[in-house]
Amino acid sequence: MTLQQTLSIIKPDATRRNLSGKINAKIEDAGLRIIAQKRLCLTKEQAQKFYAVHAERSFFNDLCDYMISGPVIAQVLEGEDAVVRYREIMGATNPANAAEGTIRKEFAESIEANSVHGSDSPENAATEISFFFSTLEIAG
Ligand code: IDP
Ligand code: MG
Repeated sequence: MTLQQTLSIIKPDATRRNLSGKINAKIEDAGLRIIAQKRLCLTKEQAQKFYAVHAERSFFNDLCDYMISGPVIAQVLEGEDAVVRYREIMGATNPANAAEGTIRKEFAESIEANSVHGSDSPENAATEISFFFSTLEIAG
């Protein structure tokens, strides 16, 4: 077991429906700590940069437009095996395939508007955390 940090984003479909408290409760009930958090509106350029790994995918432009359709809440989560653990709490990308009790099963509207983002590896977590936060803003 390793203490890790991961980057979470509560996406615009969830902030629009006022679900940040319910999502945070799921995160905390699962034993992860929210050690940094801020609400912001991404620019199109920032969304394109954050999701650059998906630039060649057919859904890339729609995804970036969706991510700027309202405020997001960026968070740093900390806990044992936080990267994999948060992916479990989030559930599958497509809510139709998400397990019972997961955030996406309960709250996601569609495969695109799926309420949350979570880093997929410790390396990407470090890059994504530094995209949103300086070390001064993270209080473990
Ligand atoms: P993940 O968020 O579960 O890691 P990724 O494959 O990294 O899933 O995709 C990033 C985001 O792109 C998803 O969370 C979702 O918002 C969107 N997305 C993924 N696949 C599709 C698709 O087939 N159609 C529309 N949007 C998609
Ligand atoms: Mg991903």
